[in-house]
Amino acid sequence: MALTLYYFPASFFSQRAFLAIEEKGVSYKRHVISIHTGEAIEPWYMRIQPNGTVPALKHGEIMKTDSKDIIQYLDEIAPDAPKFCPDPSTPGGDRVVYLTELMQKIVIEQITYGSGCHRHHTHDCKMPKMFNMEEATKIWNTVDDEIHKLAAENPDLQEHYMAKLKTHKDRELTSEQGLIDSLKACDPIMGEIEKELEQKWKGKLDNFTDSDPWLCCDHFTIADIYLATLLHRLYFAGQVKRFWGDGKRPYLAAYYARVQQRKSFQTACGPANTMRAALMPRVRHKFRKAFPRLLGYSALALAISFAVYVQYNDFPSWWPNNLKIKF
Ligand SMILES: N[C@@H](CCC(=O)N[C@@H](CS)C(=O)NCC(=O)O)C(=O)O
Repeated sequence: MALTLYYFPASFFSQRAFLAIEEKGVSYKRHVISIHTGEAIEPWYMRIQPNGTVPALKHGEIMKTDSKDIIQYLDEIAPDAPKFCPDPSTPGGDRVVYLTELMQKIVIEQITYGSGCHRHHTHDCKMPKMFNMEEATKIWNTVDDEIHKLAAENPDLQEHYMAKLKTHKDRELTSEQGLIDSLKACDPIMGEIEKELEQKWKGKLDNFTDSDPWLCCDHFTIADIYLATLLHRLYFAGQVKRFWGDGKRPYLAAYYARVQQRKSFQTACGPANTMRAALMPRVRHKFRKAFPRLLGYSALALAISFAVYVQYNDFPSWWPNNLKIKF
């Protein structure tokens, strides 16, 4: 049965699912959803993913619509591979649960959007300059207007559209105080993870081999998926200096360097935050939406040019005689 991952390359939760599916080594298809141009709220997508968010995983008739569920589901369909979510009673399994829940507390959307909008709280922020308060508000307002329109046109999806609108209304992701609070709350969590790594790695900070353990177990677990994508997002948001730069947390720095060598990480997260990855889905989606209109205009322009041409010239030889009408 075909497996399809719906995702947006720069989306944090998509990167979790993308990294997990690459780690599992199962075969699957990728389908990029341009969340900033409203592709996630198109009726066809809302029918398979009623939250209108990415990521989503389709496996035949089965849909998984949340990154954590996707990661757990991958364990189910590839039972012979090392488990992302090992039994909590096994060595390290309890730490996987504890640290995953701990990282889940970080309000990453607030850190992402807040960092883009209040760059004086960042250092070497990698987010495109075009991503600022004005642009974010413009995008959200456009998407919200579209939700109202689509809800009226698709009564069967009304309930989901209204729920989506509410989640948008409730978010205050560009607030400066929200960013400050979220960064503050993130700090002790990073401190705990640093300690965990220190206990595991006991002074080892480089030259890792496959036999060296990861965050909780000998193999890569959901805790590593969460940590790898979290560090990558903090790097992107210009928060490295705050959390592990200048020798502040050497184990976190070593972990980030190590995970960047991993092939799955390079595929799922490497190009994800480039300008190209952010813009291409937008261009493709806008073009696809405008395509029927463009086709109509082109056909009209062609017909008018042809009509003008035949007024002053002969019809081409292949033109049917009974259609040789001049005005
Ligand atoms: N709990 C969900 C969160 C998914 C989520 O919020 N995705 C964001 C992108 S990172 C999204 O699709 N945002 C578009 C929107 O909310 O309109 C998960 O873990 O998959």
